[in-house]
Formats: sequence, C-alpha cells, structure tokens
Amino acid sequence: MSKAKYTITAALPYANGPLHLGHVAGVYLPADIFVRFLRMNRHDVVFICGSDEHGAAITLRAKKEGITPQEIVDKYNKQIGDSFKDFNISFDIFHRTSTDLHKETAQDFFKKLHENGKFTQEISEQYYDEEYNQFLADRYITGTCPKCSNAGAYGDQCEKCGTDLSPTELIDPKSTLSGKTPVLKTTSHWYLPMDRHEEWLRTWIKEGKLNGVQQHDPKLWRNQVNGQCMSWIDGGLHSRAMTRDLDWGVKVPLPDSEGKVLYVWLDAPIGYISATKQWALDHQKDWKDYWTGDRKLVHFIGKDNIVFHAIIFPILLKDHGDLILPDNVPAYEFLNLEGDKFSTSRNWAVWLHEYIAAYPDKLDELKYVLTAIAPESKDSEFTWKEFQTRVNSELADILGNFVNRALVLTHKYYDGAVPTLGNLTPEDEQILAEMKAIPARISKLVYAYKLRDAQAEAMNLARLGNKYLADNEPWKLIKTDEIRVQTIMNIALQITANLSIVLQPFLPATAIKLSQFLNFSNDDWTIAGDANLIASGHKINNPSILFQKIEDALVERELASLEASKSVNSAAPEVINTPQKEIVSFEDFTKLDIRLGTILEAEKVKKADKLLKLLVDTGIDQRTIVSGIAAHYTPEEVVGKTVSVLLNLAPRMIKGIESQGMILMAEDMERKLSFMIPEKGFEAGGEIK
Ligand code: B3M
Ligand code: ZN
Repeated sequence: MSKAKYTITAALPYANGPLHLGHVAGVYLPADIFVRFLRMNRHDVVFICGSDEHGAAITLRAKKEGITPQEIVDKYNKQIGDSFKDFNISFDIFHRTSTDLHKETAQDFFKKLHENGKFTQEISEQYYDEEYNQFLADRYITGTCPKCSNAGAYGDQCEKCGTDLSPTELIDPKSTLSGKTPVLKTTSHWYLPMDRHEEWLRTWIKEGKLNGVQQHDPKLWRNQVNGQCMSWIDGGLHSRAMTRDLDWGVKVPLPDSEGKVLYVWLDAPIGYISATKQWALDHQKDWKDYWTGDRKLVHFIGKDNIVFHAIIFPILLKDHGDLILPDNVPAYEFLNLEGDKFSTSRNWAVWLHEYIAAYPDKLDELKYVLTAIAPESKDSEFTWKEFQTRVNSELADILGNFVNRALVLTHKYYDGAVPTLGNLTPEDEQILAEMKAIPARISKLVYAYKLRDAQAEAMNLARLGNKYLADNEPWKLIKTDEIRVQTIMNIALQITANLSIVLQPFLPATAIKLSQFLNFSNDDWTIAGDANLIASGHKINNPSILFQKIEDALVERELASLEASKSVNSAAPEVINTPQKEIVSFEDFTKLDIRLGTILEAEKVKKADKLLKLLVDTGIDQRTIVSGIAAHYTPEEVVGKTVSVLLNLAPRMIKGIESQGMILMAEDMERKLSFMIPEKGFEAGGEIK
C-alpha cells in the first residue's frame, strides 16, 4: 500500500494581535507535531498556514489602534510570522490573504460557484449605522444573546455560549462603531443555500461516505466535532450570506457589486488554497496535486472554528466540483490560564513573543508542557506552577537525568566510545522489547490525533532508560563486574539514540541536542526501536545539561506580572481610540466661537432619558441648549456649573426644542462625561482659544 499523502492546514490567525499560549497549544503546536511525524514517516506532506487579513476583526482593531487596516495586517502578519519562526513551527509556507494571488484565487472560486448556480441572491433588511454610513454585520454589532442573555454577544456569534447568531437575532442591538441603536435598511447579497446540502453532509459526517464511497474514518473525528456538526444539521441548515457591505476585503467579482466584499469566512479558508498555490509556484510544483485526488486534507483548528471547516468549507469545496474534502478536522477545546480565560482585551495572557524573548533557551520546555496539557478533548489550564513541576520532575529529573548519566558514564568508563553489547539478561531482553514497542505505540496514537498520549509514550522511553540505570546502578557495579556494565551502558546508549528519533516531532531542539551529543543523527521514524542504532566503538561527544530546573523566582515573576495586568485592566476598561479626524485649516478653526458659559437652569427633556434642557448664560446672552448628559448628571448637579459652549453651531431642533449651541464635554476612562473647566475663577463669556 502506498503511503497516504497529506495536505495539512493550521487555522489562519487573524492579523489583529499577537499569539498567546492558547493559540499555540490548541492549533499550531499539535499541527507541527503531526507534520514532523508525517515527514519522518516519509509521507508526501505540505504544511500550510498564513495570516487572515480581512473581516471585522481587522478593521475594528485598526480603529482601536488608530491606524489603517493595511498597517494593522502588516504589523501583525510580521509579528505572528516571526513568532512562528522563532518557535520553530515548521510551516512550508506562511502566506497572507491580502496578496493579489489570494484575491484572484478567492474571486475565481466565487465566480465559478456563482456561474454554476451555487449561490442565491437575496434582498433583505440589515442593520445600518447612519452615523458611519455602514451596514453592520458580524462584529460591527453587539447586543444581548437570545440564548444565554450575555449582553456582549456579537452579530455572528455569542462567545459565551458559542451560539451562532445573525444580527437580527440580537436583543437590543447596538452598533460597535457609534454605540447607537442601528436602523434597518435594504441590501442585496449572495447567499450559500446550505439547506440544499443537509443530506449528503449528514452521511458524510456520520459515516464518512460521499456518494456511497468511503472517504474518511468517522471514528477518528473527535466527539465534539461530530457533536457540533450534527447539532447544526439537526437544527436545520439555513442560507448564509457570503458577501458583506464593507470596503475592506476581497471585492465581489461581479457587475453591480460596488462596495461589496466576500464574507471573511468565505475568503479565509480559500486562503489555504492560495497559500498552497504560492508554495507550489516557489517550488515548481502543481498546487492541484495537493487539493485533488488521493490525498488527505486535515484542518487543525480551535473549537470555535468547527462549523466553518466541517460544514461550510466542505460545501464550498464540493460545490467547486474537483477538490477534496477534509479527511479530518482535529479541533481543540480552549486552554485557560491560571483559572481564567485567555483574554486579549484584558491582557490576561502569556504572549508567545514575550515568552520567546524572555526564555529563548526554554522553547522545548514550553512545547512539552503545552502538549502534555493540550485541550484535546476538554478545556484545560496552563499554570506556571504546573509548568515548573513538569519541567523539573519530568524533563529534568527523568529525561535529562537519564541522558546525562548515560553520556557522562560512557565518557568516564570508555573515553566516549560505545561499549560492546555482551550477553543479555532476561531483564535486558524485556527492556529491548519495550523499546521496540514504543515507536509503534506512538505512531498509532499520532495517526489517531492523540498527541498528548503520544508524547507521554515517547517520555516512557526516557522513563524506561532512567529506571534501567537506577535499577542496575552501573556506577556501583563497575567495581565488581566491568563486563556487565558494558552491556548496560550499550543498552542505555541505544535508548538515548532512540530518544533522539522519537522525540523529534515533540521536542525538535532537544532531539537535535541529543544527536549532537551522540554524534548520531537520523530522521527516519521507521528505524526507531532498533537495538543497534549506534555501533560499538562509535565515539560520542561531550554532553551538556539538557534542561535547567525552573526556579521558584520565575514562577513568582510570571504570576506577579499577570496580577499586575489584572489591576491595570480593572482600572482602565477598554477604550476605543477613534482615529484622528481630517486636518482642518487654522482659518476653519478660528471660525468656531467657543466660550465659557454658566448653567442657570436645567430640566429633563420629556421622553428622552439622555437629554437635559439647559438655560445658559454665555456672557452675551442667555440661550437654550439641549445636551445629552442626563445619564451622567441630574439637573440639580449642573445648575451653577461653568462649562465650555460652542456658540455658533447652527441651531438644531432636538425633541421639539431648538438647541442654540453645544456644551463641550470630556469622556473619562469609564466613559463618563465631565465638564472641562476644573478650576474656579472662570466666568461666563470668557473665550476658549
Ligand atoms: N482567523 C478565526 C480565528 O483565528 C480565523 C480562522 C480562519 S481559518 C481559515 O479563530
Ligand atoms: Zn449566548
């Protein structure tokens, strides 16, 4: 049987912020382990990733940072890409969805489906922000979740209960741009009629069959993936809009579609294809070989991306006609941090680039711990204390201790030359049999996407070696039975050589160190288990310590820095910095007549909770101004206050009252409005310049 060929993808991270350990543990590290293992087993494999540079995740971040979306994606594409490189994640390509190649690929894909009647065009009413002149899809709109009453649900999803939403389902919707209640306005979009696909999806997911032909082994799909998909399908699939009214994204490639772009969840997975195309161009390959025929497509993702990869993208791939569907969608649950969810906005996170900068010589330590606690079947938690315990008592005390003993004793007794294997005791036979069995057990687990257990199995080889030396105590035996010690040390060195192979997928840097120590290097998984990897007489090099113990000070420092971010964040809730407005000339500025005024009278405006009707002494006259401060001040509180007033604003009718000017206010960190005249000694009529 020829070896299976693989196209492996890791979810394209949004280029809107740095990566944290949750991302690493639940997508990139497992994907990397899987791919390294496949390469060692000589599978034909390509490993694809890139940054996801469209969608509201990008534009809202740009708004927050006060820079353009292009600047945001350039910034974070570089930062994320560098972190992946530094952390030694072995993508064949890390591409971008803002490239021309991607845009063309996504547009061609869309056009083909459109021409083949795979979309429907529907006119509907959607929420619209009149202040920003923008339709509000996805993250542009928030409101209360109809399922769990979470007040911060988004137009596409409630992050609290995981329910998939559409903006019109939100209770009390608000624009995330202006904070105002949106209005409904008609617009036309292209929809994917997912209801047409229910039947085949059901059999494909449940039985792994398509048109009666077995495609994949459904038993290898994780329960939560099957569960989420079936609950979607059982709940009935609906049409889903594949386009948006936005100016940031891949333009809809059809006439009369001005101002419309592809839905980010249509364009992003096609990013896997365009990345493959770029990689193929760079390596004189044909990208189609990686997306057609007899090949396993595997998407490593987080659980919040399941429906997009296991339902929507498969529909699109099938509609395209000639492309393969995923063989598996290994989805990870979430990793928590010290008892709380990772949160970018609250800065409750361990950022990958910060870890790398602080501990550049402890990357495998982090990989080891993240794999050991990976949220494969349920949410799990990273704590610095557990990090310390696992590094110290597993990596240092077992693996490091064993390797060090084996190598140091070889130098001491045999001047660094591998001793001869003599007669084997039954115990030796058993050790060798166990060593032979371990690689096969690891393989089985990796092919079943159980990487946590697979790594534990690789560590069992180190445990085996450590126990073998501890039980046989060659450092004592050397005084009475030199011949026996030769055999013991030979076996210990064969175990070490085997470790340099089986650890490669999980701890690549450590495996390289072992190879250097042993002066032996091999990346062929199929020879793992062999009891004669290094011949007697072979000279090894001097070892150094594999793993330094993690001091209490490190744990304390990291916990203190997390605590600090907690207090900073509770003091300062998130404020969205609005970008600077257009430049105005000095002449224009001097046209504004801003003066100090004193509030003489104040009363609530009927049927308007936010408005106060004020009578203001401006120094030149007394006039009525309607001001939106009722949520912050009672009428009694404002009477007598000196405030800044824009006098020559064109009068406006507000709730039937003519407002002749505007009170200028400052917004504090809590979004509370304050008057801006802090000290005494100012009187009505004073000019503000
Ligand atoms: N960028 C969502 C996420 O980072 C999205 C994944 C795209 S994969 C095609 O969770
Ligand atoms: Zn909810």
